[in-house]
Amino acid sequence: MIDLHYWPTPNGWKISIMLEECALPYKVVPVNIGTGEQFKPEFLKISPNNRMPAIVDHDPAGGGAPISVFESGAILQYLAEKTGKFLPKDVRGKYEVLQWLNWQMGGLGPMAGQANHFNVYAPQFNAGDKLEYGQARYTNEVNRLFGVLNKRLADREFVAGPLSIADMAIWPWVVGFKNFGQKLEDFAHLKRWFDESMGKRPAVVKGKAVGAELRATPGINTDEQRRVLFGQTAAVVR
Ligand SMILES: N[C@@H](CCC(=O)N[C@@H](CS)C(=O)NCC(=O)O)C(=O)O
Repeated sequence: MIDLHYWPTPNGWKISIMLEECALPYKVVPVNIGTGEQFKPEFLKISPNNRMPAIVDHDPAGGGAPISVFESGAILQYLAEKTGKFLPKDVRGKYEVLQWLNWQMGGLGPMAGQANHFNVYAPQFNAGDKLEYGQARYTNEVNRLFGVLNKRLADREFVAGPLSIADMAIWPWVVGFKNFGQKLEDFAHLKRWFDESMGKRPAVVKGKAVGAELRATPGINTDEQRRVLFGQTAAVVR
């Protein structure tokens, strides 16, 4: 059995989708990031970056003590290697997938996260026109990244060979496209992949729905949530 330390957000969905695609049994352990559960000492032992998702595999390959993994890209790779699914074993196929997985981890995820922050959350601080530079910077960068992905998908169904952990990492970070200031109509191939190739897969639908009931209202809406999540410094994990 695998414990999935989870909250229903794009980085969490990557792993619930992968677990559903692999039909692996798992138990959701909620980490309410709006109330600060990511700072609990027990959680920091498995995820020292005070971010979810993280997993604990109680039945690792080769037996022995449970293995814990944090960082969604590493978790996807771990589950792919455990199951032999969604990551080719040959060197060419494997690195096709891993370069797009890392494109998501280092590019689309962080940039879309910042676009979301500046477009949706920062205005809640009444920062007025000081926000314009940040909004334009990250909205433009997501626009560029969507363009890269659209071009990549022009002549193939999935991002890198057959369905892979790269698709599962990227798809959740397209879901919030409106908050990132984007229109999917501007990216026809990306839209086809998002709606049809990925969006209609039962495991994707099921994985994205995991824990939806945990968040009464999506997003960050209260002063308490804002206090917990924004303005973190090293003091939070000391
Ligand atoms: N690079 C990390 C990012 C994870 C991440 O940013 N998780 C957010 C939710 S989507 C979180 O746990 N936030 C808690 C906080 O900001 O304290 C990954 O891909 O696993």
